Parts: sequence; structure tokens; C-alpha cells
Amino acid sequence: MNDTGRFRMMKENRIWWKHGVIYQIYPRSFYDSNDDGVGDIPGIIMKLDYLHDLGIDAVWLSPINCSPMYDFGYDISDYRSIDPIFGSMKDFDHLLKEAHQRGIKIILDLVMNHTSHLHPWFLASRSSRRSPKRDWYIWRDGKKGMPTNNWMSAFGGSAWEWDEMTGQYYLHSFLKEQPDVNWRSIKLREAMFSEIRFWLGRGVDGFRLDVVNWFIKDKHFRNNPPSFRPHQLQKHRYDRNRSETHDILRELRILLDGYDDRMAVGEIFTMPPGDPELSALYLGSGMDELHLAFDFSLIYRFWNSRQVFNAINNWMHAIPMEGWPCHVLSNHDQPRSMSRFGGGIDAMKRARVAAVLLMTLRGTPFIYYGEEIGMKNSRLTRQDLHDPLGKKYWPFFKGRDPARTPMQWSGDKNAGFSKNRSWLPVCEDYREVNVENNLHDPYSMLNFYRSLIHLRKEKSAMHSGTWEPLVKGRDSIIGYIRESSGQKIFVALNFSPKPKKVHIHERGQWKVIFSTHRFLREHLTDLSFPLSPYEATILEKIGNL
Ligand code: TEU
Repeated sequence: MNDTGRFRMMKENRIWWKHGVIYQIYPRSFYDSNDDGVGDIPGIIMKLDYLHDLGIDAVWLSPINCSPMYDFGYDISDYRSIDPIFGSMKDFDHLLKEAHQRGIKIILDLVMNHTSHLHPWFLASRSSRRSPKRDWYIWRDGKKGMPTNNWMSAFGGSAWEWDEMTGQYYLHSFLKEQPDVNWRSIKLREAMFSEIRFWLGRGVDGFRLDVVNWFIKDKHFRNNPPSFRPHQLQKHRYDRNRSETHDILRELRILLDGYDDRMAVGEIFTMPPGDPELSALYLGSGMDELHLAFDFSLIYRFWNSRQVFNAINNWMHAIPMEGWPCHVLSNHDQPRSMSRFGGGIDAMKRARVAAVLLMTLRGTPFIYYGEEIGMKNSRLTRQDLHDPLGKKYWPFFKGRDPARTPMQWSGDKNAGFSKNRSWLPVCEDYREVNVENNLHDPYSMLNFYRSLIHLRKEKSAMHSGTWEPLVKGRDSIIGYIRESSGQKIFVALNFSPKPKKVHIHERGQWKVIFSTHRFLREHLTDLSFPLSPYEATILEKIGNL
């Protein structure tokens, strides 16, 4: 077989959501095509070639549906629409077509634990106790002028809001403008599934399901027990992770399996330090619930090789036999990994080690926009903030805006994101850290990511091989073997600013195929070799495996 044939076969053997790389776009901040200061769908279309060159296989868009934006799109008032701030349905269809032409899949964010308080379903539900949609949301009588139980909202305070007109409380796990729907109502469930079918019919390739582990609440509305952990006042025993949620996911999987090649990745929201066993539960057998589930252990870790290793190792072990992991360093809710892993002059070096880790693990990597150029959290002032969490908890917590600032395209005004003042100010380092500079520098972070992603595509061991850890975070080193039939790769990562040494007695001929420090094609005869400070090296075994 010639090379083209082999490449085609390699491609066909790849399952996009397993072996590809997924890129998260926060649409408000990606690219502003109409200079209103907010990113939009035509802006994403204009940057598709950039994404294609980067080598990613799919894009996950944070919500683009109509929303009053109390929680910046995570409060949807019409699932079948596109918010005019982002464009029109025509723009969206155009995006789908253009992305598909470049071999890029589109994943939509479905926020189905709650709707906006302005969604017509909630308006109907709220209008009267006798409304046919009353039980589409969760309404309860109070007890002596108090809410029915002690459940707390993730955004602070009671999760119950009094509704004067009908004299009952409704549940909201987030803002009071985000009432929780009642997934126990068959009618609501049917309505939600029909919204999903609408997007499947339009050709969307997959969904990211927001807080999918909170869908079902305790039937008896029991009080949550207190928690003695930092940042948590109660254990969310009765309002999260109820077993009936799995029935919904099994139903959803049947629906998706009825279409060709669609997927669902669920946000399994857990508090620090993360809970891999719990996240893995939502994969079911690996074949009958979610295709992928986020585990937040790694996103909660700082720069410590042992802790990072343990987070990954526990996650890998939790995955069911037929399941598949995914890995993520940053998202729109958490501090960017560049900042979390520590600033200073070594920040970019650590980011490169982290990039090699992300791209060489067994499992689907998710990149958060800007990670590929080394964007960090922005220093914002109180006046800059939009996120309700930042406004509420300033100055103790700036909220999530610091990780949501505009993509840094160039050193021009507003980082080339918009000709007008952007909705959030661009990060202060945009004159140095931007796509244009990165494109001109062969050794830039962007080119580093690009070659890593392309190497990952090329090497079956990297995208679909087994994972065998050999150095487990001891002495600042993580080292592992990835193996697929006919290919064996060793990845060595030095988390330390000091030189280190790997000691593994595995003889044979090893060739450097990627490295922060070494020449490509350098040969080693053993896996015992010195590592420079923050070195990340990938070796491939040649000859007999
Ligand atoms: O996040 C779930 C969630 O619980 C986080 O918002 C968390 O409370 C917060 O990050 C604490 O710092 C999802 C979305 O990703 C998030 O953007 C939404 O605000 C939230 O759900 C509600 O839809």
C-alpha cells in the first residue's frame, strides 16, 4: 500500500471524538467580525483556517443560543435559536458547512439542568399552579416562611427563590435567573430530547452537557448534611449525583446512536480535588451512557508532578473497560493552566511540559482557546468584571472573567480581536503573546502545539495506544510508555527547574521524535538518560519492539 492509502486507512481507523483533539471556543471572546466588541459566529468562520492549521478535529462552542446573559449564555431562553449577539441561524449553518469542509466537527454546549427564567417554559410554569408546565420546574411549598430544605446554590445562598404570584418556592442550583428544570417530568424530558433532535437534524456532531450530574434531585427533598471541607458548606448528597440521572443518559445514548457518529461529553461538576470514580460512573459500561466525561482532578491541580500524576492515574484507573478518558487543563470556569501552574520566567517552559503531557496521554485532549499560544489569566479590576460570581465575591474572588478575555490575535489595538473596545479588556501581555508573533517564530508555543498535534495524528501509539506509567511523579519526573501494534513510544517529562535523570532499564534503540531540548533523530540505547530542566521528550522505539 502506498503512503496515501496508508494515511487514508489510518484516518478511517480513527474515531474523531476518541483519537482527535477538541478545541473549546468561548464565542464572546474568539473573534469579533462586526466590531461590536463581542466575538461572534462569522468571526469563528474567519478563523477556521487557523484552527485547521493547528490540526484540531472538533470545536466545542460555549452556548450560542438566545439568552438574557445573566450567566453569559448558560441561561438559555430558546434552545432552537442563535443569540443575535453571535449571529443568525444562517451564520450557524454556514459555520457547520465551512467547518465540515475542513474536517472539523462542531460540538454545541447544551445547558439542560436549568433554563433562563425568561424561557417560555418557565414563564408558563410560573404563571399558575395549574399550568400544564408547572411540573416542568421544581416548585415546593415553604415551611414556616422558610424554603422546604437547606439546599444551597452553587453561586451562594439558598437554592430556593420565593415566587410571590403563586406562593411557592422554585429551585435554582445557580442564579435565581436559572431555574432548574424537573427531569422527572416525562413531558419535560420529551421536550428536551426534541430540542436535541433539532440540532442533530441540523448536522451538529456532538454536545457538551452542562452539569449533567445535577439533572435529577432527591424525590423526598431531604436536607443536605453539613460539610467540613473548605469552600463547601454542605455535602450535596440530595441535589446532585442521584442515580436516576443514569436512566436519562442511557436514553440519550440510544438517541445519539440512532444517528451517525455523534457524541456527548458531560461536565461532571465536582468540587476540588475532583472525584474520578464519580466522573467515570457517567460513562456507564463505556458503551451505554456518555461517550466522554470531564473529570476535574487535573484542572484543580497545581504544578506538582506527584499530584498531577496521581490525578491522571486515578482517572485512568476509574475508566470502565470499554470507556475512554478525556483530559483538560483549562476551561471557561477555571483559572488558565498557564497561571495555575505558576507565573514568572519559567511559565512558558512549564506550559510546554504540560502541552506534551496533554497531547500524549491516552484519552481525548481538550484545548481551551488561547492555551496554544500560552495565554494566561488576566488581571482585571472590579469595573472590568461581568461574571456574576466576580461581582458578588470581589475582592476575594474575581470570578471567571480572568480566564475569558479575548483571544490574542496580534499586537494591534484590542489584540486584533475587535476594532472596538472589547467586552472584557484584553490581557496585558497581548503585545508579546499573540498569534501573529507566534506564527513568525518557528520555536513559538503555537508551532510547538501544532507539531505535537500533527505528531499525535501520525503516531497510532500516541492517539490510540495503551498507557503504561513507569515514572510516577517521583523526583519531579513523569514517564510513560504508549504502545499500539507495531509502535512503542516513551514520554519523559521533567517538572523541575533542575536537571534530572530517568533510570529505566529498557534496552533497545530509541529515537527522539519530539523534544523541548534535544535534536530530532538523536538515538538513545537505553531509557536511562539525563533530562534538562523542564525537558519534555518523546522517544520512539525502532527495530524490534
Ligand atoms: O459550570 C458548573 C459549575 O458549577 C461552575 O459554574 C462552578 O460553580 C464555578 O465554576 C465555580 O467557580 C457550568 C458552566 O460551565 C458554567 O459556566 C455555568 O455558569 C454553570 O454550569 C451554570 O450553567
